[in-house]
Amino acid sequence: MQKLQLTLAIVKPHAVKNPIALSYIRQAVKSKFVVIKTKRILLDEDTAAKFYREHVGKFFYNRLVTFMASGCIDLHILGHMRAIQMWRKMLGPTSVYKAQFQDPYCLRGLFGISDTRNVAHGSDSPQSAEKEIKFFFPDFSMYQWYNDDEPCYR
Ligand code: RTP
Ligand code: MG
Repeated sequence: MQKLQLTLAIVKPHAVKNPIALSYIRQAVKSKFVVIKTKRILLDEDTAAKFYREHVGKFFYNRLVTFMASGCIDLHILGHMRAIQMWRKMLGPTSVYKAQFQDPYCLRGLFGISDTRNVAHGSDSPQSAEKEIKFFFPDFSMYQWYNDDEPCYR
């Protein structure tokens, strides 16, 4: 029985505020993934700091935390056989300059404004996906998602 891989996508505040970006991202997500859970939240800075704690000490950490707490974000748990790789491919490179240069039709190439305001986050490994999903959806069970049955939504 093969598991449906899950990832956490976070649409960043500037993209949530931009109706064209938001509608494009929602369509892109719906066309490629099983959208298992979605919620919109406003992070406080302490929670944002905790979520990004692996980046403590990096030059962009403070501005990233401040930005992520500056407006609502959309959280999506996405399912696909290769959800992690697929979502990160759709996002494109972290750097918006690189994204626009290498793949102008990736989400960061299309709607990114800076390396901080680069549209969305995507988990980078199955371990991070599990940790990040639990961080925002503590009651969510990761282990009910298989591809030989209809996924059971709850
Ligand atoms: P993400 O975690 O958001 O999916 O992005 P990523 O894996 O491509 O990049 P990561 O290194 O994990 O960085 C997390 C977020 O920090 C901001 N960042 N800014 N040079 C910079 O100014 C810089 N480098 C990283 C980005 O907003 C990135 O999404
Ligand atoms: Mg990352």
